[in-house]
Amino acid sequence: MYGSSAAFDTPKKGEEIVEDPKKLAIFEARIERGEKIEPNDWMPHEYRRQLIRMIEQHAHSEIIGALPEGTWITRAPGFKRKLALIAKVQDEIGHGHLLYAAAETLGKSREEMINDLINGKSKYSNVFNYPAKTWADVTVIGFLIDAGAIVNQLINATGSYGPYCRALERICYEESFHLKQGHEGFVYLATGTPLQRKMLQDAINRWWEPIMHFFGPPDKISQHTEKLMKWKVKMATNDDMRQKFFDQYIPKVYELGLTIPDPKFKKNDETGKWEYTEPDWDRFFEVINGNGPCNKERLEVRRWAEEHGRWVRNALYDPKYKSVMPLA
Ligand code: FAQ
Repeated sequence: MYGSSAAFDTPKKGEEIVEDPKKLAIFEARIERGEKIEPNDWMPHEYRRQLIRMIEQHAHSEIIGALPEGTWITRAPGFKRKLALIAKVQDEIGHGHLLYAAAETLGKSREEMINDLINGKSKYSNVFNYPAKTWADVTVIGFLIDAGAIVNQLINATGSYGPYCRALERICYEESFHLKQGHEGFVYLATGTPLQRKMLQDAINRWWEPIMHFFGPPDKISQHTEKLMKWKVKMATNDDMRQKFFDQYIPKVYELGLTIPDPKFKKNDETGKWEYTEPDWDRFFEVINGNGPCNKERLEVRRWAEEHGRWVRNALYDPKYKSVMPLA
């Protein structure tokens, strides 16, 4: 009972719909000119379907992404770090809501999206299926995962779908602040006692593979990149985003005397590209398909929240608008 139901005829995964060639040509010319597509504009079914898939997954990632860090609110070292972590987790939930609202403009209701999340039908980012074992894990999430998210979001904020781009712009403002907070915590541990440095290096070692996976499978096996780039939903390929992340953030790891747990990892000065050992992509697909270390636990928490928050939504439900009344 979150919002109105799908008003559009959205094709199922794999279903082919033949579009009107004239409308398609006008649409593609608009994209080519760099115009923004807005919710009431004509768009191909596949563009709508892909956007819903991607924005919905992003929204779920923010909501589930609050969980690994959320478990550390009560254990954050010191009052200031506790306050900052509470604020960050709260921002992430806010980002989830902004993104659900952007996806709703395409005709899928919030209720359907949440149902698909808790029933395991929709995906969310691989990285949030791992535990945050120590405070250093929270620090690695706050610096390197936020950095990865910003690389992706800053690029895609220049894409073609208006509501998604505007949501990304706003999210990036807040996430840039999270990144500063993450970097400060990272430097603090790296320049602290030998035990703190070791704790940080161990966390980097644990998170390296999930971070490599975070940008998606290599371009040669990515399913959606070509289509999404043609329609300017994705503005860079998975491999290009991974390289951009290395360029911007790996020097910051090295300058603190920390290492990357991959003996092959280095920048090739001739090609300008970073070389690395391919992470285990079978493990990536296992994790995103429900079999990572924490998938069951994460969805269980969301199911609990859904069930225990239902009375609040019922109390706020407005039958006239078929949605929950705004609180303000
Ligand atoms: N995790 O064909 P591609 C954050 C799936 S927000 C899970 O290459 P695409 C904030 C993909 O869905 C982080 N699944 O896919 C924060 C597809 O499966 P499907 C989230 C993944 O869409 C920070 C299949 O693999 N950001 O962190 C992943 O072209 C700190 C084939 O892949 C976004 O969602 C993955 N990493 O490119 C919060 C950004 N990668 O759907 C708390 C928006 C791929 O066919 C703390 N999304 N898959 O069953 C995107 O930019 C794109 O969707 C990619 C994947 C780049 C993630």
